[in-house]
Amino acid sequence: MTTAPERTADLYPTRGTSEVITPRKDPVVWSRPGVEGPFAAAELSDFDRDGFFALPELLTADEVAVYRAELDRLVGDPAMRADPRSIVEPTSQAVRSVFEVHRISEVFAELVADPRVVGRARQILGSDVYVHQSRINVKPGFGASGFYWHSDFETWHAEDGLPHMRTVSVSIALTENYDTNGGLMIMPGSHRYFVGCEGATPKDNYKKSLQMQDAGTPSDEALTTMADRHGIRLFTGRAGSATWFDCNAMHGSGDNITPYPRSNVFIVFNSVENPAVEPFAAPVRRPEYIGARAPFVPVK
Ligand code: 6CS
Ligand code: FE
Repeated sequence: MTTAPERTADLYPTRGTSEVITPRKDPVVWSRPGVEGPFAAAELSDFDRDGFFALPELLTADEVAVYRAELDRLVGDPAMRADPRSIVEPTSQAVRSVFEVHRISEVFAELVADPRVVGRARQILGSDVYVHQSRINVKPGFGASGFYWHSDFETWHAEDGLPHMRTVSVSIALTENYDTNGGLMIMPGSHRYFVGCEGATPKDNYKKSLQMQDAGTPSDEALTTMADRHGIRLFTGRAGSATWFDCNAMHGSGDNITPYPRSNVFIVFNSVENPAVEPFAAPVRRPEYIGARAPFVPVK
């Protein structure tokens, strides 16, 4: 096991004896104004303000077909199903997610390195980037469960040891995201507040949290305060659309009881200047297929 870089001061205490909401201490967009790349300046300032940016068409229909076929291949592969990187639905036992697809699949490795994807991550993070986590989420119809409200950074700080909010996610739709089949919901502007949650992280928490998160979820009071202050935006879009969102945006998604799957590929880029150190609030590290560690390879 490689030794992690020295742990820095904990800017975002969480999973202690009480819940506390504090202002964000890090920038949202780390690059200098006018930085070149696929995002226009106005789009970057929208991202800075809201904590997200929705692209109606990142991929063409032909490209979606390629990635959808690769998702179906991975999900249908019995060897993958037995792999620890596959997470199944608690009730139906259908495959819910497959992690580390950027390393398992050359097709998804290409998507990660696509300039339309990695170029936007570099613009937001202001540096070279590497993949902290990637996953495909199947979210099949007829009852796939959603993800309760949470900040991804709260988990990536507490359990994976990311010191700063210098991490960005992109969710790329591989099926139609209707307003009925369990779409992503984000509270606009919530990324500017950190909710330090109450309650210690159980050992091997990830074995449960990736099916149903418990540790690191805010209280009803905190969520009501955030929702009253920021509102809630539901993201819909065609297959090929993409939502970029800040690591600390408060988000979640509902169950999918329609016949229509809500499948996506989810890629998390972290700045090479923000490498994982020891977990800030967990007894052990999570496996590297969930939270990558140095020595990592920056995306070319
Ligand atoms: O724990 C994690 O890293 C994952 N959990 C959720 C609910 N969203 C972010 C991430 O994929
Ligand atoms: Fe999440």
